[in-house]
Amino acid sequence: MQMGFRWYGEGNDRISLGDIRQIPGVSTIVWALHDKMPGEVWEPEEIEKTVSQIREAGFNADVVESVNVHDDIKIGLPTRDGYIENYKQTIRNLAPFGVKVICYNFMPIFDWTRTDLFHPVGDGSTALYYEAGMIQDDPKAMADYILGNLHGLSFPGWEPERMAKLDELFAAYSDVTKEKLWENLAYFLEQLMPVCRECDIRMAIHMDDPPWDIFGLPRLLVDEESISRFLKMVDDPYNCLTLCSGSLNANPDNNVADIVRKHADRIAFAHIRNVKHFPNGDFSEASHRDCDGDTGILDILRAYHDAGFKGYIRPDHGRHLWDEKPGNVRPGYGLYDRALGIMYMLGAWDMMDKEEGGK
Ligand SMILES: [Mn+2]
Repeated sequence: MQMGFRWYGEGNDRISLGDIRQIPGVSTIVWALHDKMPGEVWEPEEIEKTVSQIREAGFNADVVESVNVHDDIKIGLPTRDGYIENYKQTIRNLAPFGVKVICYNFMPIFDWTRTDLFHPVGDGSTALYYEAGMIQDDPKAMADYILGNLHGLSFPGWEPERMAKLDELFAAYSDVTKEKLWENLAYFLEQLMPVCRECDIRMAIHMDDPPWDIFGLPRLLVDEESISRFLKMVDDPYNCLTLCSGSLNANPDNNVADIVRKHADRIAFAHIRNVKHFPNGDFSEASHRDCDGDTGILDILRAYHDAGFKGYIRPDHGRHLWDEKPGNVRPGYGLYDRALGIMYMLGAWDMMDKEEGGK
């Protein structure tokens, strides 16, 4: 296992590589070129600039999160082939820099969805929160509500400029049924696989968050059954998962540890996050400590350890602690709680190593 930490890049993240260096056990920076639009080729000189910063700070740059997929590929428009060629070129351009895993998602229109970015946890900290009753049929009403709870920050997928184009986007996706979206995903991956083999880079799809349809838009990677379908659909060792424990466990019926045990060989990248459920269907993100949520963090870590997991793990979102407030922290991506999460996970992992060595 290699422990990673997501970093948004020089000038785009208040957390420096030097800060991350002080967290014990981190080997991998999970990075991206955040100013690239979906569909654009990542040029070698742009990649080189970020990767050399990461390496100079003593880390590897093995995991990219994300190379975003252009809407035309998800919708299945004739123009998709050009964007797929660009995607292949980006894979080829990343390979010489040692990149091993590309995380991406295939969610139509909206990325992850929450209703409050700074919801009080009860101990003075705040966390991302999903109020089930607020996710209505009308995405515009929803967008207004979310924009009112952003505390002046931007939120991926909910940018005001994007909201203005919502009608257009919904119209473009109107014929994309769930089956059609599966077909478009298979088409995309089948074209990429030969390049992935040639470059030794694994494509690792992120789970849909939350794992159910919203606003009539289909979502694919939602449970064990759909994950199995996905892996069989393009049955290639380079077609892998970013198994996000928090996304999956937003549905309490999903047993993430069982999924790890079943599919460990196809998990390239693990996001570890804890979720606390409330009886009315709301959920809050929680600390990584097992008993602070319902996701079964220790069982999940045990499942990875038992499988001899050699992939990458990162703490997913964290709470906002101490001086982290709206305006000085990227929601879910503060320094402190993710660092605490790493220490919790490494504590459990080291203990399992020690027990195993003592056998
Ligand atoms: Mn995740």
